[in-house]
Amino acid sequence: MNLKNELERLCGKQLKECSNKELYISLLNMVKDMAKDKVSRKGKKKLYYISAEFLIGKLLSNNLINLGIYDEVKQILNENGKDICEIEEMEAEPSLGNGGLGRLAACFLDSIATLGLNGDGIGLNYHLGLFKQVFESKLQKEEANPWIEENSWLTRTEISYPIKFKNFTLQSRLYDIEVTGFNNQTNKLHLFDVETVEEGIVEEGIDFDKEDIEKNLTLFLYPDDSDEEGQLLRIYQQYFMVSNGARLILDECTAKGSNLYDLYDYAVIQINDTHPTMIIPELIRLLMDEGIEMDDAIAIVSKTCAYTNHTILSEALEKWPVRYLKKVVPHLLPIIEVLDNKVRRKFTDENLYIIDKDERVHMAHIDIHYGFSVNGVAALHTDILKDEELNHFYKIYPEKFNNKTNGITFRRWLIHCNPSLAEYITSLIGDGYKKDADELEKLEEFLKDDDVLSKITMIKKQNKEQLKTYIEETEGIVLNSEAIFDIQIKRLHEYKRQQMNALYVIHKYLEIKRGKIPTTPITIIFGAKAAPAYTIAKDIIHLILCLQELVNNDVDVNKYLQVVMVENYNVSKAEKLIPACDISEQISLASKEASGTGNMKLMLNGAVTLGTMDGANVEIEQLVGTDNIYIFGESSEKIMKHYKKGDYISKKYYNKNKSIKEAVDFIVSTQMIKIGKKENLKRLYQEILNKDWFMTLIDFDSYCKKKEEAYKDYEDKKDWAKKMLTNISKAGFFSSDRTIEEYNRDIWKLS
Ligand code: Z15
Repeated sequence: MNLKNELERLCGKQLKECSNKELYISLLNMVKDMAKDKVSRKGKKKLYYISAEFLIGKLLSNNLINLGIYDEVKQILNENGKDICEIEEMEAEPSLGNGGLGRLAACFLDSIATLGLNGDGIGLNYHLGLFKQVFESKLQKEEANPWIEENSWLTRTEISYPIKFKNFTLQSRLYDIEVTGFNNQTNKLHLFDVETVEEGIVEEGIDFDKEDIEKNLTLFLYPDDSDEEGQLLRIYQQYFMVSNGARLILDECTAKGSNLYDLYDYAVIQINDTHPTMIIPELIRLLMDEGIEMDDAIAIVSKTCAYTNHTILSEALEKWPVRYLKKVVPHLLPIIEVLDNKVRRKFTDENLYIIDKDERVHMAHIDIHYGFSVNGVAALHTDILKDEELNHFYKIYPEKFNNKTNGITFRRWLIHCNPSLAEYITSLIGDGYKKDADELEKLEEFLKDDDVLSKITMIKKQNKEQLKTYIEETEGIVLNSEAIFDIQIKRLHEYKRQQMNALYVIHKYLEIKRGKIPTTPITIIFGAKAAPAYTIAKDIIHLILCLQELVNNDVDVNKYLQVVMVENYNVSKAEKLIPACDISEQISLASKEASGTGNMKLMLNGAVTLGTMDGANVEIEQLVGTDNIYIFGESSEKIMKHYKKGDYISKKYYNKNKSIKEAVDFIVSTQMIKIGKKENLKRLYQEILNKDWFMTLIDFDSYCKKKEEAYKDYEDKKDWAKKMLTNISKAGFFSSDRTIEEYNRDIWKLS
């Protein structure tokens, strides 16, 4: 196909005459047509990856790369005076996920298609993505984040089901997004929607009428779940997703010849966290409607469903009150009760029950009893599940437990976001690594090659310059590109300990004020959204924004230290920040971060990790060796012991260590109160001093020391470049292609 002619045909005029928006729309339509012409995988057995979130991010470049036409399109545009990067800016980001779990689902779809596996995604078509974050008076405000325009990646299908809730029935509509594999086939992301949703009901910020389910069901991704209405809406969403998904699966399987007794030969369902767990009772219900005996239905479904656990944080493990389920989906309760009774008849241990004594349904317990596989998302995480959190279950079902260490797609997180590094790697080792990520190890050959080392240092420098330009344009802050770029980007949560990094900023600020000048200037960059109802998380954002103002405006300090919190951190911002990072902050409290995936993206782009022995950091350390990573802090075993004994007292650390006390006290100093809001700063100060549930102070001292060590090592440019290159060369293990191959080998078993 002649791409230039095709584009001009779609535009209806010469490329030179088109606006960027017109070009974007024409490219979108061209890509959709090309994707439709690609083969979709046929085959008896199909994987259904069901997830409440698919954080796909912008799709134009991703699709152009996967279709193998990115370079050609870029050149054609160039010849006509157009810049592909400016055209990319025309696309609204579909932020259909919160963070790691949603982005993982998107990376998995890319790898499933690339590996030629027969597998689709099933989820919801939220009209508004995760809220847009704006800073006002150094506080986070949330705004609606629409992404669907007249021309979008969605294709309306003829598929529609009546979904029954207690008091009404909603007719669904399926929309599909083509998932292009890299130079390969396409699969589908199926997103269910309701046609009666009204975007007009959104009021101030992101408030809306939570009662009117017909108008709000797919309006938002995860509504605020801190109040009763919010929780109920989430159950509505979940049931809507799984009921549609279950029907689609049964329809596709029967069309291929299944008699439903052999469902598991036609379908395998991967349940992404407990959000889609109701698909188990729903499938049982639908099979019974087809005349299958209950015990048979339960056995069939149990051989079809597999569950992935993404967290051990108890507050994130879903437990729905029976009375909520009764309000929304009363027809599922008799089934859930039977499932619980079977457990009770077999086991005496109350920890294994599905419905607890407080009449709450433990969703994960349904998955574990009535699924055939349970996996964690990093080696340490799976070990903790087996030995601690789910030990009761591991004892009775050892054969169900397995680990699948997370991964990331290199097409987006290297080839797309860091083209200069990708090109350089290709010039050194060829482009086999794009499909076989282990080939990156060939880079080790160049560890002693001074030209290569200085070239990757140069590429990093150019990426930092680009980020500098971008931050100046978007945030109005002029970064010092000679500085170390020390970056922490992830959702805001106390267990991730952005507050520890902020305390370090205070510590450094005070040191510089006293005349202790760092040899290399330091730029500390944050990006994070806080859940709208998570007060302390929002206070931490406030603290960081106050520090940003204090530090950047202090002429004694700002030559040596800068602080930036980028607004509205999302996938598109991640793509700009990651290639420019020198030090990757992965400082969660050991045992709390199931895996992390940002750690992998940053490593792949030549950042060196400063982190705790948590999640996949443990595996990074094993791969790169202790010389190429900065590890600090208490071990997960020690931390878990503290929790068991309840013997962590933050004040002890505060009283024992002068620089801890000084940094914590500074939060409520007169200087800070002048810049910020007393109420918020006070509350955060009290929290750290009296609760500190995620033990910031236990690791603060060792964190500071390690960070200084890393900063010191950075001064030796050549040695640092070796660390960068080692990290890149060992990142192959974290390709989501490897993860998906393991899922398929051990769980899905597709041909
Ligand atoms: C989420 O993003 C994660 C876990 C959850 O339970 C929920 Cl509700 C959302 C994250 C983990 O925190 C992170 O460590 C992991 O890398 C990611 O899922 C993907 O497995």
